[in-house]
Amino acid sequence: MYRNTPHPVFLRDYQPPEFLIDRVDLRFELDPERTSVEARLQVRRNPAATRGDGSLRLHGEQLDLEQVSMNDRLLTPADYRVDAESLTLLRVPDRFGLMTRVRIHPSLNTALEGLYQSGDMLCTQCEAEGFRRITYFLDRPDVMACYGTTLVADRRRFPVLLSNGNRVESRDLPDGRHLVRWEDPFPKPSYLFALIAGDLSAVEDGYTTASGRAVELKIYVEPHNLDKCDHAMRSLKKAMRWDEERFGREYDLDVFMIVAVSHFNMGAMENKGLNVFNDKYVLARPDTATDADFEGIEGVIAHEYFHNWTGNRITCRDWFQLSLKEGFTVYRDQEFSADMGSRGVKRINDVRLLRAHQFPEDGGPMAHPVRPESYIEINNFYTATVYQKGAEVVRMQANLLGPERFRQATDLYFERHDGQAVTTDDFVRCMEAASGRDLGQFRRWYDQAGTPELSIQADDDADDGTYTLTIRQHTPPTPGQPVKMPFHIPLAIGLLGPDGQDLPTRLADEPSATAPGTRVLELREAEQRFRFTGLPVRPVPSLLRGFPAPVKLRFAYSDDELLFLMAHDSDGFNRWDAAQTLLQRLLLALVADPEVGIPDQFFAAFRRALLDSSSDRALLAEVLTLPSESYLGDQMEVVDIDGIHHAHTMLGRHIGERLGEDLLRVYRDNGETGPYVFTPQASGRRALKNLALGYLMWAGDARALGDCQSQFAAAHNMTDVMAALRLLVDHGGAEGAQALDEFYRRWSRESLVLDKWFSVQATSPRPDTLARVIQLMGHSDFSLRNPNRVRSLVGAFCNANPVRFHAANGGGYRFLADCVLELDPLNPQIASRLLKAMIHWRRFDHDRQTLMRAEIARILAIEELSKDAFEVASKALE
Ligand code: 0A1
Ligand code: ZN
Repeated sequence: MYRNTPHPVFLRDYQPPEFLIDRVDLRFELDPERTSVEARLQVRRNPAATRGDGSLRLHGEQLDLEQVSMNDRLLTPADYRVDAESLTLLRVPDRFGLMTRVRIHPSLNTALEGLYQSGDMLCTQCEAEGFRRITYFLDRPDVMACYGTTLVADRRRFPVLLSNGNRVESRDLPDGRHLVRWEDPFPKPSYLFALIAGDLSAVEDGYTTASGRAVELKIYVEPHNLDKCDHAMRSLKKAMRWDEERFGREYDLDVFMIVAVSHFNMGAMENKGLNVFNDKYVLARPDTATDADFEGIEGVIAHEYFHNWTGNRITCRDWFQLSLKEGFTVYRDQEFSADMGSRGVKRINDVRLLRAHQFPEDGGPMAHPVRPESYIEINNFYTATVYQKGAEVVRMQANLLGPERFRQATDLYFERHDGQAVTTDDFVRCMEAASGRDLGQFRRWYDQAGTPELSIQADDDADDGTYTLTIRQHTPPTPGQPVKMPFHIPLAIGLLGPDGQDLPTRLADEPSATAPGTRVLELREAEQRFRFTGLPVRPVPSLLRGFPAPVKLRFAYSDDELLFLMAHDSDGFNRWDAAQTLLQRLLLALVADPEVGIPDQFFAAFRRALLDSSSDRALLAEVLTLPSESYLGDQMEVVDIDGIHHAHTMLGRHIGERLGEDLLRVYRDNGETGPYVFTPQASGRRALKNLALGYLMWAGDARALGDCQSQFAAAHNMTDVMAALRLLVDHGGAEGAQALDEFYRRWSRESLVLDKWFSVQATSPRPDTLARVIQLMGHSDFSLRNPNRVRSLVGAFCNANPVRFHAANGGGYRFLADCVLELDPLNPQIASRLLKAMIHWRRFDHDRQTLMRAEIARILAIEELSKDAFEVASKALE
């Protein structure tokens, strides 16, 4: 067992900082092996805090302390105490200057937190608590300071030296070194500090803000990637314009910089004026990146840019408030992407993501509220709940207020809290102040974990034209929260008449008629009843239109009603959802009884949708995609891994066989006609075409194999190449092996493309995949030190290949545990993320449970386990 069991931090223990730091001047003498960091802090006692024992404790980890002085007087070890996590100055005045000098070792930093080396460059990652690995500081977000940063380095090795804010000085020094000084005028928390040193080239552009200020835009990359920055730059300019128009937010510095690095634990980081990106979210050329990559880049560039206001100008008081910036910023980037592409398809994908990741999290051992109450390691809480559910909670408030009031509320938030570190409650207070609404009960969305289940029952009385919905809400218990109070839930619904038109939705106690269409019911109680009147016929209800709240719906639709909604609902989201529910039903019936017949009317509906040329192809592709195997598993009492895989394959094959001619026509009609463009229409065509090809390959259609090979050989865009490669690899045989070899030969020097080569093999359902993955771990291009590579092989296998990862012999689990144990000492964040693939072990059959539990226990038995992995493993077994 862990020798010193790490202690949790609790929200209820929050205390304002006893000291504040108004200004920091940093001087770095950069060297990968040995960097010197000199920090000069202007410290003063916080008048708003209670007095402690007169000492000041600064955070600091893995720092070699060389010197400390106070008000220019050198201190001796008798004046302070140093331990592995802090430097404590024993007696300090109310206001003073403090200087510390430390040494750090970027080249040894494999955790990628603090200052580290990525290839030939040096870069930083300080969120959440990485700044303490750079210098001694009050490394907490409610201490906001102005930063001046001086960077000194060898000019040849590190010609580009960047930090936050504006560049105010640059000059050569003797011995081939140079110096650059940066000044950031906006006070910020330490987690937003960044520096970059490297031999980088920049793509440059400019932007004029709504009020007429000129901003330089620069994207820094390694020189060979200069031709892959156009899309990122276009996305950035669009995001800047959109934020002005939609939220009235302008950029505030003279320069906005993005740097692409190849070793990065997460997607990207919003450091003030100097966003550091995982290069996966910057670099794209039609022949190297798929439509999904293009979309990801547009979304992440916008997300980080939007943080400049939601996160940087207004930041979090403490890390329990993480969703204050993340939930709101995800909501903003979702809305941006909806405006740039197809709103309907965007909503479908966001909900798909929420259901695939957040719902299971909410139902598992790591369930936590959007505003958690405690954590052992904050890095474990950059979760789907904080990000995606947090965005849904903002979305519900936006919908409850309506667009105008919501804009007034966000204007108020920006005005009231600019320059402050605040809480999610401060955010809700602005919503209330601008709208006059009471969101008291609504606040439960922030502090109760778990996904509410809505059971709805319909009763009609044909004689008097009424129709009654009885709605019960129930939220299952989650760890530490056995009993839940009812949530305030906005429920958008419509009622459809027999011709598919929306009927009026007038409630029994309402004096006048309401227009036909969607209306929002507000649920507040455990059980509520809504009686609609004046209905000429019994309607088909369209419930949860547009997915108005992160809840699960139970309603006993007949298959005919689902087919009807799929064809007629005026709400595009619900047309998709009806199709998915139908497919899910069919698949689960096949799991229960593989001999069960697939009704003809299913194929007829599928065919009608497939050939509906008036419909948006991107939306069609979503409608006709089978629910994923993991999602199907989430719907079962006990996940039947093999049964689901078999049912999935069987239904896919039947569709391919029964609708072969139609699928082939759709495939051929939607081929590429010109050079690649990234538009919703063009990517929709590609999605539909490749979906059709997939069904044909499932059916073993001989013509499709040829089409696959030609598409692989001829396509100039990575979307089509990858779609074909995936199908060829899953098909196996000489065709699969040959395609993989060819792909490798062509792309082995493009790291991000090579990641695709690894993951396409890791996610293949072929029986020998685990053996192949283990073999690939020894490939000369594989490295545990590059998170993207680890995710593309190990992460892809464990999270996106259920049938092979959950093999009954436990080989997948052993493999994952071995990887976690090898990775944990190098990079705890990545290790603990991988480990999460096993925490839902209780959802499986007895034998698999035993196997997974044993592997988690094997990890937990390691004495030197990181806090990160310890928290996940111990909570998984609780
Ligand atoms: N704030 C970033 C995400 C991020 C979080 C932690 C990191 O390192 C531990 C890095 C990035 C975002 O939301 O984009
Ligand atoms: Zn973010």
